[in-house]
Amino acid sequence: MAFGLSAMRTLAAAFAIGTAAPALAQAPAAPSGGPANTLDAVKARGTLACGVNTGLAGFAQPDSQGVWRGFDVEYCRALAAAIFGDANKVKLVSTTAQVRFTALQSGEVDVLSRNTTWTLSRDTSLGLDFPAINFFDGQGFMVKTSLGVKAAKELDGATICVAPGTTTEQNLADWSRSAAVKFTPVVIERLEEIVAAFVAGRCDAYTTDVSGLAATRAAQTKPADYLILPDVISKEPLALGVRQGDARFADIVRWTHYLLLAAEEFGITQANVDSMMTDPRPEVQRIVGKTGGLGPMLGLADNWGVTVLKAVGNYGEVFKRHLEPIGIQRGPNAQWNKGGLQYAPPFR
Ligand SMILES: N[C@@H](CCC(=O)N[C@@H](CS)C(=O)NCC(=O)O)C(=O)O
Repeated sequence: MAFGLSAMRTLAAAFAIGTAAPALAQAPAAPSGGPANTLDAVKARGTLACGVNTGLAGFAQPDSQGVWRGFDVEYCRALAAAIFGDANKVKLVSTTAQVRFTALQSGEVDVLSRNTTWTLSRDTSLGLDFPAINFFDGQGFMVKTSLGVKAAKELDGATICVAPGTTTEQNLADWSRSAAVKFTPVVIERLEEIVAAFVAGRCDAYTTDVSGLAATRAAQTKPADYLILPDVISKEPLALGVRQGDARFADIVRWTHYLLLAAEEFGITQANVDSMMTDPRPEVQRIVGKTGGLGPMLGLADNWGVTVLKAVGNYGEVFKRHLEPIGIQRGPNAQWNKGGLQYAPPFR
């Protein structure tokens, strides 16, 4: 058997799979200490509290000056720009997978912008809403290249590092059953510690969203020492999350994502947004707030689109700035008219 595991360990793995409580069962079943009207509460407070992860290259991580940057951070900044006209009026709150939903339910954060998969149970019994999928992902595995493993099937008997309170943990159990691959989970909450355990060889493989694997691989001194296996075992529609029952705030989050998408579709960029004020295309005029009065329909300023785009740029620019450098391609996150799934409904 691979990895020299004893039959006992394999048995332990089977036991763990068979009896592991679904991660969501540990989270509180209902909302919420959060305010009923998030927009008013955010305005009164003067900052948006945005839940990000604890540090994932490309998505949310402090730079050498200690300034948090990344794809997820740009969404926090975009929302602050939409609400306040100022992208800096945002407080980033680090959340592990395990605590993120409680942080949102309790009102500690107003929105989650951190690799969170939209699932039916989270959408219903956890009292959350997922206004927009800003990154289509799937779950994968990473191993050390030196292990010689080339496909997930070969992980039979392996130890696999995984974070608790994640779809990752649940998918791993599902996959293990359906693919008849046994494994021993090594469950660690903090990302930094999971990665340290994996690098130190405490587990043979690390499983999470492929974007997270790419981010972690890129952050290693020798990325070539790590291999992301070709298998993708799930759909992980990573979405912005808000509390259920506040449709107005959900609309702001949803349409801020669509603004970034529509701007890309119509060629509006961080650099050219001012000159787009004179673009004759009617939808562009509505996006930049010259006509249509769309901003006020959201409870925002007429020029919210311009403010947001000046602060962060369009979806393609955000992607290029933060995700291309760590080797993530557009793939399913390409625009709908370029073979992808990202599609903004009409700005009218
Ligand atoms: N998309 C999955 C997994 C998301 C997730 O949070 N994964 C962990 C595993 S590495 C993570 O990124 N944690 C970040 C952190 O703790 O900072 C989910 O929504 O459950």
